[in-house]
Amino acid sequence: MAKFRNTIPASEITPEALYINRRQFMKGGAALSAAALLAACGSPPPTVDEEGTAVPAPTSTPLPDTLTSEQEILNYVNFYEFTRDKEGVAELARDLITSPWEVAVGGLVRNPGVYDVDDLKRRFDQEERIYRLRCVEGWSMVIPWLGFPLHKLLAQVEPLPAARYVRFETLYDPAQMPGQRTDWYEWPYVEGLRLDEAMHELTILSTGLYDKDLSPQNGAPIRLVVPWKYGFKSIKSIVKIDLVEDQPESFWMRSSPREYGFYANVNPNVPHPRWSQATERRIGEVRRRRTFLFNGYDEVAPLYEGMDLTENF
Ligand SMILES: Nc1nc2c(c(=O)[nH]1)N[C@H]1C(S)=C(S)[C@@H](COP(=O)(O)O)O[C@H]1N2
Ligand SMILES: [Mo]
Repeated sequence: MAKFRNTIPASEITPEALYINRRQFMKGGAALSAAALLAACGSPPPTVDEEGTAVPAPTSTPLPDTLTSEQEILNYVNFYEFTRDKEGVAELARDLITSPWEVAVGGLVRNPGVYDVDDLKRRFDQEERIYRLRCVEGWSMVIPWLGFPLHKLLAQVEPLPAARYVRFETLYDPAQMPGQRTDWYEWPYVEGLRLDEAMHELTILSTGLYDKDLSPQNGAPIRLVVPWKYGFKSIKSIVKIDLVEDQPESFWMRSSPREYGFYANVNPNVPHPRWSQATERRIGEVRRRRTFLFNGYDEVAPLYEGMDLTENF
């Protein structure tokens, strides 16, 4: 298995065992140090995160990245097909049938095809990619994904010149996905990328994390991961990929166009209408961190040269 650890140097990643010790240490000291910190700084007004919890002031300098524990990644989850709660998704999704699983790739391509996920895993090297994941709600993780670049699959189907966007669709199966039996949203979940974003080396289809196959709650058996965009772009449990001419309307754009745009690039300077995006809470940590443009993945900046990122949020 090829190891691909770009953008987060291995020297910045703390092994999980050390991480857990550090967390236990921080849990013990958290209450005291937060109070002491506020007192020492002359009680600056605490900010409030999306859950309404008061949080200490963010640190202003970049902090090293540490892998988020496997337990947190498996149990703090957004997967609205099952529930709008973050906890309990693992239990609700446990019996999702993820094998066999086919992904239909078509639309404006020379070679449309239906791909079995097990075949995809054999066909393309499974690489490890350690990426930050920044949710639009203001929390983040560092996840060791397994997967392969989406461009490898797109090369197989050969996009036609008219193809300008890629549209992705999640499984629609209300019998298995209780959230789809509600009419909160228009199912299925849909996402999209511009073709050059989809072709970027950082964009992967993931089939696993922490060296294991994906668990259902994390989008088994195959999901998109686009690390410089808000987490909702990283669509789970994909059954359909189409090359299209027009910009697809995504699930969140459809549900709340004022709040969620097509690009959804992580951007500390463009607040969500209901909260700031300047900082984030790394799951497992106490103090908030600064949020960086493109989630710190500066190499994607050329994709957006000359674009107004406030207008194209
Ligand atoms: N189909 C589908 N994909 C989805 C979601 C969802 O509800 N349904 N939630 C998104 C959101 S908001 C985030 S933050 C990430 C979370 O991925 P994780 O739970 O594996 O960390 O998945 C994204 N992909
Ligand atoms: Mo999210």
